[in-house]
Amino acid sequence: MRLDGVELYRIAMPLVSPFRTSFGVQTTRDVLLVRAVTGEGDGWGECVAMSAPLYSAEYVDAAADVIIRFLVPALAGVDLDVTTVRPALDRFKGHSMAKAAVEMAVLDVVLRARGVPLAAHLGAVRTTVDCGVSVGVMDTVPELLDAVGGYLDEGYKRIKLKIEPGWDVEPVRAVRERFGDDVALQVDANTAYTLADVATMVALDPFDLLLIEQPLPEDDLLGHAELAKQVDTPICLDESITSANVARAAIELGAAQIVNIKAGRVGGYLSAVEVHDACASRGIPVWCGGMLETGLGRAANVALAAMPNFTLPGDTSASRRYFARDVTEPFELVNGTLAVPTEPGIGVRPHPDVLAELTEDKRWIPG
Ligand code: OSB
Ligand code: MG
Repeated sequence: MRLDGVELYRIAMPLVSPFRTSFGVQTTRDVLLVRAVTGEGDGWGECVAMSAPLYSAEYVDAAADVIIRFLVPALAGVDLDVTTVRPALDRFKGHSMAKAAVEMAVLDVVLRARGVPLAAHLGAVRTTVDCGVSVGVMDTVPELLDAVGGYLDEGYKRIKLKIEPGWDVEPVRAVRERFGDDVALQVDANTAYTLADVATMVALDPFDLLLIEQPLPEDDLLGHAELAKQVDTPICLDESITSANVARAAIELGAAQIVNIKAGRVGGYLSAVEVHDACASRGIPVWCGGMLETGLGRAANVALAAMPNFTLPGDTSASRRYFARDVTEPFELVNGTLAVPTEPGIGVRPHPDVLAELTEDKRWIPG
């Protein structure tokens, strides 16, 4: 199968409520979609980079640029298959989210042509996945309690609170006091702390959190290992884990007792499987992170999360947690779970009318 070309879509998806993290506030998801076109059909990929390089060094304009200049040309002449796409893209350093988007589009078209669902290709063992929800930093504790209460009513199986210095122990205490000790609860700092804040991390121990996600800067594996010795709550890494090699190092160093896997951060769904396997063989549980994906990326994330070592609920929330209208059929929560798509490829397609309405820019890149 040969690539005729790629259609790049830049879409703007208004969020149902602002999403605040330690690195900034988002009110609209600025998304780059990749449509890989071949003589045997087309496939869709979603780039999870954000507008600005605040989560990692990548950002949407840069991802589009590297796709146009390097990644699409690298696939010219390649006989597209599940084994050929990664080697062709991996010649280039970095740009994991751009590579992941292109790889996802190619996997979708190749697997669809063969009639194989992505979940089956990745090694899924479940038909539904347990879902959690990531709750942003709020202006006040009552607002937070309202939001958490709403999500618990919807059936989410675990709550993740975004934290930052000044918004950590008190919101956690308030959620525990209001909703009790049975709620599966965890926190995500997105690198907002240093080892000087160890007392704050220790102060979270009495609340029986599942994990503390990425408290320290992404390059500080030794710092996380040191912190892990001082706190009882397991340390989970997100930003730090950029490949299976880094996952192995982090685990061996004692920097990660749990790993958040995001395909975009590690260069694609095939690399995500390697991270999953590296963790599984070392007895480290994983869960599927999220980057406020549309239904396209969500479909692929849910397929990934159906693998055996995804034993904790992921940030794979329902479409309505993010968007009033998704580009695909909305993913809906049923008993705190999302169904793993069963159709070939990623198993979902954008709705053409919705896509057209949301599209701000569209560009054809010949293969
Ligand atoms: O750190 O997990 C994160 C969203 C954007 C960037 C980074 C993160 C997040 C989330 C939301 O926590 C996850 C989601 O619901 O998609
Ligand atoms: Mg995170």
